[in-house]
Parts: sequence; structure tokens; C-alpha cells
Amino acid sequence: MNQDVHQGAGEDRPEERGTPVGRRVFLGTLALGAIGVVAAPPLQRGLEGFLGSAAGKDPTGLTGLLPNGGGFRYYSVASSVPRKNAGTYRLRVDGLVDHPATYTLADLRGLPQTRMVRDVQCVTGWRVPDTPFEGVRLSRLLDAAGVRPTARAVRFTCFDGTYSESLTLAQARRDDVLVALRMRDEDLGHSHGGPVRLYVAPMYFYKSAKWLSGITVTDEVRPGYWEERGYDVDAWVGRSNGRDDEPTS
Ligand SMILES: Nc1nc2c(c(=O)[nH]1)N[C@H]1C(S)=C(S)[C@@H](COP(=O)(O)O)O[C@H]1N2
Ligand SMILES: [Mo]
Repeated sequence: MNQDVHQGAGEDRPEERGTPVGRRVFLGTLALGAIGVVAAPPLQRGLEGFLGSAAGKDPTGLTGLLPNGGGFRYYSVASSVPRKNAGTYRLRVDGLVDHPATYTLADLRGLPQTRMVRDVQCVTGWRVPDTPFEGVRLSRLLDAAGVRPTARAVRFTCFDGTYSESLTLAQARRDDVLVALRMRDEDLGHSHGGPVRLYVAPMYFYKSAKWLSGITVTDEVRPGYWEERGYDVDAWVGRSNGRDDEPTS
């Protein structure tokens, strides 16, 4: 497991593999002495509040309180993720398209880049304000692929071998949805899903699939990893089941 984002903080733990809830609770309890958070979204609001107050932190887990890691917490549902670089990374675009394609990192870097500065909001309550992301608009890749008329949705898969996400075609074509190569004005590091992750700015951060390796155009939305475990497919910040205590807009 890679914890380099939060080294020194002693606060965070990579998300444990998708094991039954009982096991997560057990792991969370084990970890109580040393850390503030065990990240397991369906459980986390309860558990995080518990751990947070035990650690003397604000139980909402707002990121301003974290001393290190720039406010981010490392999440992975896979216990280990292979590293990919410019030589080994590939992004496949396929499904209901006329021109399936495989992009290298150099290919993606060669396309027009869009930079956006928005708040990152995890459904469990932590937030990182004003975070720059930069990359290729997803709509550009979809247009290049030639989406067929029967298409309704897009499915995202990851080279961690486990995670998945989805968007409707209309959501996927928004201007604020990126295939991101950079975050905080640096190339995306491995912990944050590098070299390439999805960035869905208007939705909770679980929509922003890390280690993106596949974009498949489909005829209907197929719920992603966390959505099969109870989270909203339409994860608009402030308007889904991760609703904030405070308004965010
Ligand atoms: N492949 C993959 N992508 C993922 C996740 C994951 O576990 N695996 N977790 C999601 C969740 S719940 C959050 S909050 C963010 C965390 O991103 P970070 O690790 O860069 O902070 O990634 C999202 N994308
Ligand atoms: Mo999250």
C-alpha cells in the first residue's frame, strides 16, 4: 500500500479492500490508537465521526484540520495498485463508438489542456478548496471516438483492477469533466491516481476515478464501485446522499 501522500501526518490510512462491513469495523477499531480515519464510505460517516472525536478532531473531518497532505486523504479500494508511467500507461476508449482508440500519455499531453480550479469534496465530509486540475476534456475524447446514436452512458475502469465509475453521456460531455493529467499544478502522482485520473468537478470525489485505464461508451448507466454499495450515481455536490451540513455553492 502506498501512503506517501500522508506520510508524517499519522492521520490517514488507505482505504481497505472491499471487505464485508464487519471486517472494516474490526480494522477500524484496530487502527483507532494510531490514526484518525479508516476510509470506507458506506460506513465512514459514522466511523469517521467516532474516530474523529476520539482523536479530538472535528467529527465532520473537515480537511482544514489535517496538518499534512494538503488536505487530501488517500483512497484506494485495491490493496495494491501497479505503477504506470509514460512508457507503460495506456487509455483505451471503446464501446459504442465508431473509432475505438488507445492513447499513450504523450498522446494525451499533446491534446489541448483545460485547467480548472474548484473545491474537491469527498462524500464523507472532507473538502479541499481551490484545487487546480488540468487535463483533456472528456468530451474531446468522446467526440474523437465518434459516439454512436444509441449510446447513453460512459463507464470508466481503472488499472487497479477493481474500481469503476460511470456517467450519463450528458454528464460526461460537460465542460467541467476532465481526463486529468495534473493536479495542484504538478503531474498526477501515483497516490492521487496518476498518471491519469478522471476529474468530475461538480460531483463528489468518488466519481473521480483514479488510475483511469478504460472509457467505454455504453447504452445505459452501470453503477460504479461505491454505487453498488449504496452511493448515488448522480453525485452532485450538495444534492445527493452525501449532502453537506453547510451549503457549498
Ligand atoms: N481507482 C479508484 N479511484 C477512486 C477511489 C478508489 O478507491 N479507487 N476512491 C474515490 C474516492 S471515495 C475519493 S474521495 C477520491 C480520493 O482521491 P485521492 O486519493 O486523490 O484523495 O478518489 C476516488 N477515486
Ligand atoms: Mo471519497
